Amino acid sequence: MQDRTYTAEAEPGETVTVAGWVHEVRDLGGIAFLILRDTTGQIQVKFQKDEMDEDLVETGLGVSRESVITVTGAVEEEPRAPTGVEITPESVEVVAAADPELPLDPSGKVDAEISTRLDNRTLDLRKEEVQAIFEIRAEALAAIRAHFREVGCTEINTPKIVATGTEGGTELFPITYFGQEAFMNQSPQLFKQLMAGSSLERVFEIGPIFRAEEHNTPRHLNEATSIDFEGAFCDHQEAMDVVEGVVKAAYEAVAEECSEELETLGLADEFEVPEEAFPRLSYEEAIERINATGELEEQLVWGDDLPTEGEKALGEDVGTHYFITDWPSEIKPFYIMDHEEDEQLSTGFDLMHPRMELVSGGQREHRYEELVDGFEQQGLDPDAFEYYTKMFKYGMPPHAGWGLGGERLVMTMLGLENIREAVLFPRDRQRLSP
Ligand code: AMO
Repeated sequence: MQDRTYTAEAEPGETVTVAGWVHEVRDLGGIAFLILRDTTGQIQVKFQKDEMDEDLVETGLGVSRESVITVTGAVEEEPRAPTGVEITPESVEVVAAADPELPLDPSGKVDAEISTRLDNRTLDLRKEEVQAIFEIRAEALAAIRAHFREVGCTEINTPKIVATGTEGGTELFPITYFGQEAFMNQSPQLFKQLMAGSSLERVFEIGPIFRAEEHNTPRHLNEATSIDFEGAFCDHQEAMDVVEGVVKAAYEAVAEECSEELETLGLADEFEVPEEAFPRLSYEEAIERINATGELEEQLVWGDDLPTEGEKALGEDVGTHYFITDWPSEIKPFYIMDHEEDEQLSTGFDLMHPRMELVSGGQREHRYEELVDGFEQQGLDPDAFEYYTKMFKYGMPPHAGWGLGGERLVMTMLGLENIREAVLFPRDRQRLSP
């Protein structure tokens, strides 16, 4: 619509045409108000019944909630109106009438179960708090892209249909690819490494990853958005610097650009941009600190993976984002490089938010012989990965990288209880549609 004015831009003294949804109609007898909502906010439309054309009043007040309408009229200042202005309509057009039986209430007065909300995401995103989450998500992703460009990275897109998995054999979704077995990719891991060895050198990707995990938890999805980095001539320390920069850039952009959305979510006062350097704890220190909290029934010993309660106890103890470095080699994937001075110790790291893990990464094994040995030690057939390993024969520089869960970033940034709040159409054990 060429001559359409957004509600937030309607200025007193102008005659405008606004378009949007009927949020609410309040009929007070002689006077009635229709609240029209669009992507920028809401505006009040005033119907002074005895001073207006009957048909106009009937159309404006007879329309069902959530119908799409356009209203043309003069904008006037009105301090009592929710936004300080109101429109006196000259015409109202019903563009798309809504069924009066709505599956959920976009005005938010009646709460709906998460499953009802996800089944009716279009209506759900008409609620300003839900819209705010996705505006913030978009801002964070835009800031992350811009930050990657500032630090010399090239955006890549790698295949999501692959012949083999990388993150452990049990978590793959098999598909049929022209009569041949194939899988949905769990991670761009191998492809991003191959590009670190090309003259692109420093690459990033923001795209879907597919995990056939049995977990049905508030922080696992079966399709998630992974923000991946890989850099040639980087070690694990530099890779940690890059992810720290990316996370801080996302928080800064949200603080700067999304004050209204934060207000809508009730976070305006408590939202904090992390300023300090993220502490780097070794795995050994991490298990000592977890054991010292006394929160676990059984003490952790070297080689244990960190249980969720352990992560929680440590998160409360540290209180900020922090890294766990120098993991035991045996619990990190084959592509992670070990420390030269101690083969039991890997260069793998995780970035943690006090509530949960956000990132895994590390320096990669770039030496051909060691890489092939690593496949065998993890029970993987190196022949199945020949497309990957063979490139390590032709000049593969040392490189490092990481993967950051996009939904977990948004979830922890906004204190959301359920990861499904941070994705439009979640894929989980129960949900394949919409
Ligand atoms: P990892 O498997 O630890 O590492 O995944 C990296 C990050 O992605 C997010 N994530 C998920 N988020 C929601 N639901 C899931 N099922 C899920 N799985 C993963 C998490 C996690 O920290 N190739 C390595 C990364 C690398 O070394 O570069 C990898 O995929 O936030």
